[in-house]
This record gives sequence, structure tokens and C-alpha cells, in this order.
Amino acid sequence: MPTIDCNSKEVLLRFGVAGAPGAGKTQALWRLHAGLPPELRAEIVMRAVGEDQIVSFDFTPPDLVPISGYRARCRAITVAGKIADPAVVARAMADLDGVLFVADSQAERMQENIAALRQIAAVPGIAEVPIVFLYNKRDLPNAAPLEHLDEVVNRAGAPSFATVATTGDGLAEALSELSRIVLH
Ligand SMILES: Nc1nc2c(ncn2[C@@H]2O[C@H](COP(=O)(O)OP(=O)(O)OP(=O)(O)O)[C@@H](O)[C@H]2O)c(=O)[nH]1
Ligand SMILES: [Mg+2]
Repeated sequence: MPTIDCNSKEVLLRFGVAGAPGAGKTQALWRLHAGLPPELRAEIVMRAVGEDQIVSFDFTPPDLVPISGYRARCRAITVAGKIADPAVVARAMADLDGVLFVADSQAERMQENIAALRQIAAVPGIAEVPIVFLYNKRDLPNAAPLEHLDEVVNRAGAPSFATVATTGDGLAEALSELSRIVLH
């Protein structure tokens, strides 16, 4: 559920960036940040929780008009690197308003994609939260066809975008779709 701050007249939304190890979550987060106009984004914040690190930044979605004087402030959140404590992921991914799921397009990574989907699906309340898929690493020669990803990771037919997180291709479109779904 969005948090409403009546003092600053802001609606706070939490977007989780989830996906298999090495799928491109960190790259996607940094590229999304770099792609936003500086006046619409705050600095990237890295917070250590035990041995794990939560990476996040706040932004105002572009092309968004204030509703009854309230502005949306969004926070993109991911957990960095090898996960030492799964409870840290569960906490970082709690109370989300939207999920960007980064799927690794490489044919041999489908089991890892499925395992990561199961992990996010286990977060309480997540079934009601809008999800947008990033079919990432489209530049690699061993990328599976998009239709294969639809079948394997996205049976429900949620919106999906072909992305290359290292160049930023497709990321802004995916974020803008998620913001649109969550805010409308
Ligand atoms: N060719 C290619 N490489 C990518 C792409 N996205 C990410 N990578 C590479 O894949 C590796 C993993 O990317 P990360 O962004 O660290 O992935 P991650 O999901 O954050 O990984 P963990 O935090 O370790 O789970 C890095 O070497 C990236 O440069 C892509 O679209 N194309
Ligand atoms: Mg990472």
C-alpha cells in the first residue's frame, strides 16, 4: 500500500527490483537512475544490513501530473550481490507497490529465473502487487526467444520489455509502464 505523507503532500511508492543472481538487477537500477533527469532523482543510497546491502534511490516518475496536489515519490529498491540472509530480501521486498522482475534471457538461466520468481512470490501480499518483466540481456547470442520467456517466467502475461541493462535499452519504458499501472 502506498504511504501518504500529508505534510509534504507526497504519495510514497516502493518498487522492488527482483530477479535471479546475476540477472542484471544492479545494472538496471544504476542505469534507470542515470537515465532520469537529475532534478527528478535523489542519490543512490547503499545501506548495509548484516552482510547484505540494500541499494535504493528515490525519484519522481517523469510524465506524471500531480493528483489533487499530491505528488508521487517512488523508491526503487534492490538487494545487492550474493545474498547472505534471505530474511533481508524478504524485508526489503515487503510492502511493495510494484515489482520490476529482471529475467535473465540466457536459455540456460531459466531454472534460476523460476527459482527467483518463487522467492518473490513467497513474499506476503505480493500476489496483489503489479509486476512488469524485464527480459534482460537481449544482446547476448544465447538469449532465448521472447516467446519462450513468456511461457517459462510470465504465464500470467504481465507486461514485458526486452532490455539490455548494460546499455539501458528498454529500461525507461518498463519503469514508465510500471509507474502507470501502479498510479492509475
Ligand atoms: N551482455 C549483457 N550483460 C549484462 C546485462 N545486464 C547485466 N549484465 C552483466 O551481468 C552481470 C551481472 O549483472 P548485475 O547487474 O550485477 O546483476 P545482479 O542481478 O545485480 O546480480 P547479483 O546482485 O549478484 O544477484 C554483470 O557482469 C553485468 O555487466 C545485459 O543486458 N547484457
Ligand atoms: Mg546486484
